[in-house]
Amino acid sequence: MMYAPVEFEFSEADYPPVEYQRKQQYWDSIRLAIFTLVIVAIIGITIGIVAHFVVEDDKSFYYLASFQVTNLKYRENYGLRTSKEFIQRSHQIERMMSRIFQHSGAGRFIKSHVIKISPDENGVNILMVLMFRYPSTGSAEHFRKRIERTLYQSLKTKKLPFTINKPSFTLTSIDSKKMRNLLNSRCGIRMTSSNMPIPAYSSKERIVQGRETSMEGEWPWQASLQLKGAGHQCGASLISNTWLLTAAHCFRKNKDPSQWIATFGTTITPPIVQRNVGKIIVHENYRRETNENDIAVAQLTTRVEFSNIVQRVCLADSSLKLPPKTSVFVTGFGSIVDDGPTQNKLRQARVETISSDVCNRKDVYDGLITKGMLCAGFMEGKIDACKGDSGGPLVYDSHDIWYLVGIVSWGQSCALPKKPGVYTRVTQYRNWIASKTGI
Ligand code: 4AZ
Repeated sequence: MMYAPVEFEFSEADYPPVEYQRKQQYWDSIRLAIFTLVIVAIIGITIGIVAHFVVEDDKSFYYLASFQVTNLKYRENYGLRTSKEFIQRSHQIERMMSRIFQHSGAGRFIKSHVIKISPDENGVNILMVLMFRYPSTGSAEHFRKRIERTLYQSLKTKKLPFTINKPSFTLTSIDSKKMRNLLNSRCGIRMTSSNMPIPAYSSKERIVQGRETSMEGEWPWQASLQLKGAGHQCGASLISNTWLLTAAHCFRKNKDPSQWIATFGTTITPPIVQRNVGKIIVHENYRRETNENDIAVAQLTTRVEFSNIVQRVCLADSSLKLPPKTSVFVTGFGSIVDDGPTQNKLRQARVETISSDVCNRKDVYDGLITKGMLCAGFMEGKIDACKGDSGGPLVYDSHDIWYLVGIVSWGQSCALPKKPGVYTRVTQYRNWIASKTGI
């Protein structure tokens, strides 16, 4: 045969010495390369395995703290969580906790929330939850001791605004369910599914010209009011585990509660939770022609369970005054162009409050804005609520607690220049809401 396979057998006999040496070197370097690769792979895998066990993911740890503050006198309104007094004091105490635990070496301090301020013979008693992140391999008890040490150290070394009575301080580790229940007894809190607070502007400015919400639980009080067989009609806000606040004009065509359902979640289909409506109360003085008193409440037949995804919004105190150009958010499933279709995914938009004086100008709404109404949007138009957003919430963020300040009510078309959205001014109806719902 002409092509005998001798060239694959590397023996000195078949090759001149130089050629043989070259081939030998070639195979040696291939072997070395393979060997090096195998070693590198083994080292890599070993490092990966060790890192997996050593640097494991952090996990959230929750604690319930109770302590006396001796340099604070109890005030009646501390018992009311939505009162200005409770909110201001809570924030001062929460800020003090940040000072104590941030950069303290007691782990990664996430947040604290005052749950209760109660009277005590020596001043007041504070009940609050503390959230930390630690490596998931550690024990809650071990971290509890560390947190306690950090606090005691701070009592000695830091000048703090409140005097904590050291012997009264107790710290108990709680699970995420208990923590959720404690926080859920509050209102206006936005949480991710892993119990991390959603920071005020995680959703940035980014309805007409707004953006889709990105997370379940971003606006957990938003509900969709639907007529059986005809789908989404209006938005609404959850204000307790059975009551929704919405606009009166949503029930213009149909006031029969048995024809309505309410859904929760960031999509209309599929919803996270669905309930029948048992009762509809429209404001007695709602005027269709002038849009005055455009407010109604609807009661669900069965209560909803609060979670990170379904949560009530706080009702602002009737004394809350928002100066012009305050940032507020409107959310809804309404159309994104005038006369467009309902959106399946919840949308949000940041708008700004506009004073009634400006809004009543001849070139704006020419005197149509009454004291029960609130204008919000932009004079140049572009960002606005629209058809289908009606009844939905306009909310204001005060230190990560969200307050309902408006109900989407009316406007000339959507997002036109000098025609901002008009909302029912919720603070004007605080007593009416209480008289109908007890909230
Ligand atoms: C509506 O028809 C509607 N641009 C809601 C809000 C606005 C306009 C119309 C505000 O339900």
